[in-house]
Amino acid sequence: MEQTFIMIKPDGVQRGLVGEVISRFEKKGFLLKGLKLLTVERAFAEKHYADLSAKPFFSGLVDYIVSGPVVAMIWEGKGVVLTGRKIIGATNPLASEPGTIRGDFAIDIGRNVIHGSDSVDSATKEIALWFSEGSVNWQSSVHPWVYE
Ligand code: RTP
Repeated sequence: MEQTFIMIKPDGVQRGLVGEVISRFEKKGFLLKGLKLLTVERAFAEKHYADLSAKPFFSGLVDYIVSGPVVAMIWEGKGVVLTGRKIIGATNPLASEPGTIRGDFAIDIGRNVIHGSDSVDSATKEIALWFSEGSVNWQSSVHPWVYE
């Protein structure tokens, strides 16, 4: 089954949005397969955002990600990468639709609460980076009530 990497950024943790984010993914029917609260080092944040290293906002982005604890998660389910991005909303919160996490809870692009993998390939790489220990092996008993 498809998996994605979701991270609640330091602003989301500071603002008490952890429960809200988890609730939205849970209520959709996705399955939580990994969860931890941690503060990352600069080099780790730079590795996570390596694709953006040439962007002018890169060092500010790294400052932001290392500024406090983040919640790292693995979520699993059919189509979870793309649907996860829809639940999160557009990168710039002023362009995110109401009803999405960024549309409902954020204003500035540099304080947009949450990260989600943008492809299955990125998800595989990000899960390997953040969860070298692997995901938790369990299945929800409601599986037949979510999937036909
Ligand atoms: P993310 O990786 O965090 O899920 O965000 P994304 O795919 O929607 O957007 P991406 O282009 O990968 O950018 C990563 C994060 O960098 C910050 N950003 N700042 N100041 C700016 O113009 C700017 N552009 C992007 C945002 O925090 C964005 O989520």
